[in-house]
Amino acid sequence: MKVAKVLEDLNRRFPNEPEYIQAVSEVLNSIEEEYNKHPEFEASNLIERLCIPDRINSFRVTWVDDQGKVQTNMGYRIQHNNAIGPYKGGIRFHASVNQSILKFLAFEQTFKNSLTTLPMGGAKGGSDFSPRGKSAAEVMRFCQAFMLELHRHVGPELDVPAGDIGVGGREVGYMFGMYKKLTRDFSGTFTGKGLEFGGSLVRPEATGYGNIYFLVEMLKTRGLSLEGKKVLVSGSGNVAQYTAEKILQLGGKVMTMSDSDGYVYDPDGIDREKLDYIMELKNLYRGRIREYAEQYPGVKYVAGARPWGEKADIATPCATQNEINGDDARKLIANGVIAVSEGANMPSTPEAVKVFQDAKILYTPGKASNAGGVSVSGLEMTQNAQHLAWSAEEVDAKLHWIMESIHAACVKYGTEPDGYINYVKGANIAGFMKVAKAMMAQGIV
Ligand code: NDP
Ligand code: 2IT
Repeated sequence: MKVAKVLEDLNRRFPNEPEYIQAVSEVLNSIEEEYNKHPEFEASNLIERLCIPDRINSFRVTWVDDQGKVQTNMGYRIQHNNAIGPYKGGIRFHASVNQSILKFLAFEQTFKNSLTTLPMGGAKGGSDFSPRGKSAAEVMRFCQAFMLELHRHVGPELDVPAGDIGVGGREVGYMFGMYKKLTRDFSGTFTGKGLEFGGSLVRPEATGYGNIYFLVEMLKTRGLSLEGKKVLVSGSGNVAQYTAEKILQLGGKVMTMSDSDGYVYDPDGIDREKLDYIMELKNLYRGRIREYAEQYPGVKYVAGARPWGEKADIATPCATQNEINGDDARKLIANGVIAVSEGANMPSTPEAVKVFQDAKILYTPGKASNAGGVSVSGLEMTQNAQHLAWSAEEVDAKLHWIMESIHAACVKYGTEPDGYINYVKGANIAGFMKVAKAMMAQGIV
């Protein structure tokens, strides 16, 4: 394989998909050497079969808003690869959603799920529907209309969706309800369900907790701990909230949180009580992070900006893709940041990643550090298949063990001759090899 040639071909065939090409480029560059040690891979054109999704389902979603107006949105489910298990991955509802973004997410999910140690393939879906400003009734009608199409493509052994940006417990509940109505099948076809109907304890917390378990493992490689460290968190949704909760539990200090309008910087740190306020503000009232600065005196709110210029020891982006660019990365390094742990998917641009790695700080890509969410989704699938529910302690212990295993795999495949752990390389090679071996064993399909 010659990476430049593969990328040139993909660019020609998919010219308007920058996020997809960005994600593929990162993975191919780090697996090239390993791939070329296996002539049998090239002989079966494994690379194109791995980069191009198995299937792209796209459809129109039609629904009626509160004013009686008929609205249309696009719906998608991209089934990327099921070599190691049923398709698995979240659903994103956000105005920015398009095929390129979902293709990048489904591609990344395939390697992430491989890293989890559990048998799950990769998929992603969503819609350009924006839940922001919509009434609960509108969100429910939209979810139901979305399921009228999606139900044909999913099932407990076929494809199991879950949440992502704009899709939390409320939306999963509505989609599961409609799936059940249409198919008359009560099965584990969604994860992230309510606890009363098959959801797993610790699933809401899992991505954020896993992110911090992974960060702690990284810090340990340099004899460091989280105790007393100042942390910049971006986002204020599911991943950011439970990332912040775990940082506080382990003695760290949360300096910032954000949403798409701006960020807050709290010089005293966002403590437990203030985090409760943010959780209520965001989850119950669907408010804006600006309101935090109105609630607590001395807090700075910066509209239209991201928190990366603030001084801290650690940064954890938990909002969205490409939210840290090269300039942001240089600011973080200049301010003495020692570790960056990605809660979001692909939040750092390729230039930012290079800045972190050149500075030899601890840096982990989301496919390793945010894999806790889908891991507990996998555990939810197991519990559903067994018709059992495990205790929070049991799930949390398994999550902890999985994050340690992912870290160990990154160290195994990513340690460079000078001892620097290249977590990007480690995660990509470890994730890739398992999928590649499974694909080779299953023939040209
Ligand atoms: P939520 O919808 O709960 O929260 C998203 C947060 O990010 C909100 O604060 C939102 O602000 C902000 N945000 C979203 N889009 C943008 C944007 N374009 N620019 C700036 N801020 C933005 O989503 P999650 O917390 O679930 O997801 C966050 C990230 O984590 C995503 O990258 C997702 O793919 C990833 N992830 C999620 C997992 C999960 O289990 N949920 C698992 C693994 C990864 P606002 O309210 O203004 O929109
Ligand atoms: O990006 C992700 O890993 C998720 N949004 C979670 C997917 C899942 O199936 O739990």
